[in-house]
Amino acid sequence: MRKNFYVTTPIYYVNDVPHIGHAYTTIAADILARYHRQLGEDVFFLTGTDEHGNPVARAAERRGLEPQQHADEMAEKFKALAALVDASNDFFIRTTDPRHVAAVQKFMQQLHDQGDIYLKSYGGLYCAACEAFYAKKDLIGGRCPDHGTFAEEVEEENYFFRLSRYQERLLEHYHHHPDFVLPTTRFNEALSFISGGLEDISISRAALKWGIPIPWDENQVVYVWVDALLNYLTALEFGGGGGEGGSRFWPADYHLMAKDILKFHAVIWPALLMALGYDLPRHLFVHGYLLMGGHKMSKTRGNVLDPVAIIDRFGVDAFRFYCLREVAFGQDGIVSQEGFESRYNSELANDLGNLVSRTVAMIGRYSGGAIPERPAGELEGLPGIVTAHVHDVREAMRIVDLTGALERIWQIVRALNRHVEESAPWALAKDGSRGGELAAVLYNLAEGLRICALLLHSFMPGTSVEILRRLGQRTEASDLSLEAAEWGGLLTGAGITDRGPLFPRLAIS
Ligand code: ME8
Repeated sequence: MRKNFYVTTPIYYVNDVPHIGHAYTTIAADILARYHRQLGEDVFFLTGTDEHGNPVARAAERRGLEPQQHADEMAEKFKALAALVDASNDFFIRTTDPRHVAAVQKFMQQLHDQGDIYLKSYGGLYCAACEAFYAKKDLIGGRCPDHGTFAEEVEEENYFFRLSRYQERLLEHYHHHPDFVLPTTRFNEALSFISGGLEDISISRAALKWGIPIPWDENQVVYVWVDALLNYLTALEFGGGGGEGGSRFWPADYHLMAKDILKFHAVIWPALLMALGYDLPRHLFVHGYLLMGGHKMSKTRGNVLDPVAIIDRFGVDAFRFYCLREVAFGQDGIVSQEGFESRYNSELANDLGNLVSRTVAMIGRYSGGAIPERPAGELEGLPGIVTAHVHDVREAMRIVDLTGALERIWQIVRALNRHVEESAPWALAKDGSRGGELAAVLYNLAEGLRICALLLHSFMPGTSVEILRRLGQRTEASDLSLEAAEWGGLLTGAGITDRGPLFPRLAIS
């Protein structure tokens, strides 16, 4: 039976336009989705938009629009961003979808009926941008640590979820699943939060209209975070992920996110799932922030880098590559225009682009444009090196070390370039007695490059297919499987094509 693999991004708020931070998580999730398809697994990749709540209502008001109209427009922009970064998501969920609304109400009713919800009068300091209450000690001079805006004193009657009930079960789960939250620093953070004691949380809002009505009390709407978290389940029911009840894709393999929303996913979400009787997701993977000039980019701060402009200039694969290559996946890191340009030139134009150009050109010149037969002999030297790296790339991907996997792939690229220098095919070509050696070098280069292209496929899908085409290889989905990334699979005799530089060098001023 084929293994199922379910990966999600957070559903993004539609209170403002998408930025590179959203693109980043979507690209990372896409890489995992594509990689697991290459492993032959049945993949469901979900992304979408979080459309209820105060900040969205306010954003709509500022534009003089109804919230739904505003959400419709913004959701299109997030869909366009997913398409722009070449995301292969299987569904795009919007929380204003009536099917999601109905499913959330059903879950809320269940929690209510089984006694997990009660009514209580509540006052506290509330950050409207986070949609979360803060303890005074966690604010900085009365301001939200994340948004820098003042928290407001809010007092209302709310429905509460008995989160405290689930503390012990959560601790037990963490104890038995040390890889529930990755990387480990985030696991420890979540665990220490739970160990510190959990209080029941307010899961409805009375003053707010833009939300999903509480089914038994039309004067309240569902707290936007409960509405949002449930998307990971509701989307499976109507998004093609396996149908009503006990979907075949649940539990999720990976929920991807940045650390800003760790607590919601690491504490509230598993407790809700326990209450509703669902298994917990296998892993939360918490990546770092992309920073510009040392600040986390956020819509509220306004210091954003526009992925559209970068993709226009560098192409989508260069952008995907840069995001994962520049910033170690799981850590914070700075991205910049200069950083893009320098990596583009050194690693894409020079390392990879040149390797493709010279391999194809040499097969053209020295072998009449056809890939020579596989040389006799065993897997020492270059084949052995490549095979070892393939193993390491697979291992890195298994532990979601996306940056480490790319580094390994680049080690292959560099090894192949070195092989060109060391074996000097141009000199072999001058010596009629060394035709066999020359053919072996050309075969090895083409085969190494083919394997690189397969390993690169999840990161740079278009580039991967383009390299394979230039090598005259087949590029149906079934030809792109990871199983094919084994030394010796090269289609020989295949006609190569030279189509100019893959990544034209940029003149950097
Ligand atoms: O939090 N670097 O939506 P959101 C890296 N609707 N990733 C970044 C980033 C940055 N500078 N900025 C944003 C919400 N992200 C909720 C989620 S899920 C049930 C509800 C990414 O639009 C990162 O994945 O604020 C972060 O967690 C997410 O966008 C926050 O998106």
